[in-house]
Amino acid sequence: MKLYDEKMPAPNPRRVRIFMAEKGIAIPLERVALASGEHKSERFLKRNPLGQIPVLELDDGTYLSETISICRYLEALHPRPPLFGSTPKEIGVIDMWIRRVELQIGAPLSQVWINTHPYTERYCAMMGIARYPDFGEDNRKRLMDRLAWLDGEIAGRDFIAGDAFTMADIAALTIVDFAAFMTIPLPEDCARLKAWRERVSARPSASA
Ligand SMILES: N[C@@H](CCC(=O)N[C@@H](CS)C(=O)NCC(=O)O)C(=O)O
Repeated sequence: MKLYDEKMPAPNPRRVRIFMAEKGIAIPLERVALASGEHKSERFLKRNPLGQIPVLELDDGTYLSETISICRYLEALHPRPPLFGSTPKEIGVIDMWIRRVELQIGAPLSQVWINTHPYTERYCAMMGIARYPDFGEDNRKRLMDRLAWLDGEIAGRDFIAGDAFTMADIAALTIVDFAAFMTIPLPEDCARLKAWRERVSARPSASA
């Protein structure tokens, strides 16, 4: 097995590395340099026609992409500790939170990134991607609104989906850290989210 990877601050490959660290799994990593467009090369598009990382290459030559799908595959191979839940209720609740984190927090952040961040101006020009700064700014407001909502939702619990650390925490941490890299801090009054971030960042896996 091999994981096509990129260093910090790329959030999606980091999710798989954190997941692997939590499970104690070691898989060889091969760096794909995003800045030079290596992920859009003919060679890499054979591994993932969407030209995105992470990609997990299985021993039979299958290529698996999509972060959550890669982690689900690894969870099936290495069930302990469970990061997607064990009981039907846990599995449903954790899946709900993974989707909420990705769709409500991750999606607006990526629109801010693509449409407003100085770094992506050059990248989008290179890739022929149109940018809409007003749309990006609207998404910044939506992002702040959703972070405030999440702060209220986690009242009374230590982790995003309940009392245990799960894949939902990994998804949320990588998004919040990427936002910080973009100089978008957590809103000042989101004390619960700040405490949660400190809690999950203190885990050894967070440095993966
Ligand atoms: N839905 C994908 C998103 C992967 C993704 O957007 N990866 C970024 C790096 S963190 C990437 O490859 N971006 C380049 C692009 O989208 O062209 C997943 O969950 O793995």
